[in-house]
Amino acid sequence: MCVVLVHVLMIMCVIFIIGICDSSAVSGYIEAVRELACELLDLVAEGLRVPDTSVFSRLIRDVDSDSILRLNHYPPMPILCKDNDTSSSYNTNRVGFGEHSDPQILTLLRSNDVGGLQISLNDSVWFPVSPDPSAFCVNVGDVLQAMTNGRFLSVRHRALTNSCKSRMSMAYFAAPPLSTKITALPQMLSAVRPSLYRPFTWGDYKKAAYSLRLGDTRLDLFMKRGEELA
Ligand SMILES: O=C(O)CCC(=O)C(=O)O
Repeated sequence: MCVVLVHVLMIMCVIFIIGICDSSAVSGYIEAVRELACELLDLVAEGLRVPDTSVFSRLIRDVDSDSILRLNHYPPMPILCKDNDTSSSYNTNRVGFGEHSDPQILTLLRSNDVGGLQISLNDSVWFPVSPDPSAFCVNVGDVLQAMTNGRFLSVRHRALTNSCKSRMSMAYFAAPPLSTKITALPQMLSAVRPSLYRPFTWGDYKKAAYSLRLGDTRLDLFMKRGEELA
């Protein structure tokens, strides 16, 4: 079941879509975007040579799927410059949504034409993602990383505010039912690549995620260490 969530995070302000939009338009959007997520996940399974290509999408089509739609609004935040000082940290755009990876399976993110989204491929370098209102940005989530035993990696990202314009984004987070046990698919395991994570349910994972800070690497909590890897 999909729900619309409201999050209030730092300077980010979120509008509640149900109150201002036709709810059938929202349901229609959710249905369409869920179908797209399922098609992409079937292609991922095919690419990984997993015989049951609906192994991921089945979880999202499940009536108890915990998928959600979130709308984000980042009001413009004028850049603060000290007199005659353009080099200091005052002269950087502010973070509207702090760095994190998405915990679910897959995220389909759309935005207006105002940039701000950045991804990080290692600890320190941020790459901007060009805004394109006619395209989706697709993020791998932590659950897909666990199910593929690290073949697909969840991406760390954040969103900066713009100094003059509002950024709006809309993210569909495709998730399994709470009771789903998350383990690596057998095809992702071998003698040289045993399972990297202990099994967990999506419900366990959500609970763990809420006990940590946004930017913490939650999958680390379930990572096998030492003898567990044997
Ligand atoms: O607004 C964005 O581009 C990022 C949103 C995001 O990361 C999220 O909603 O989890």
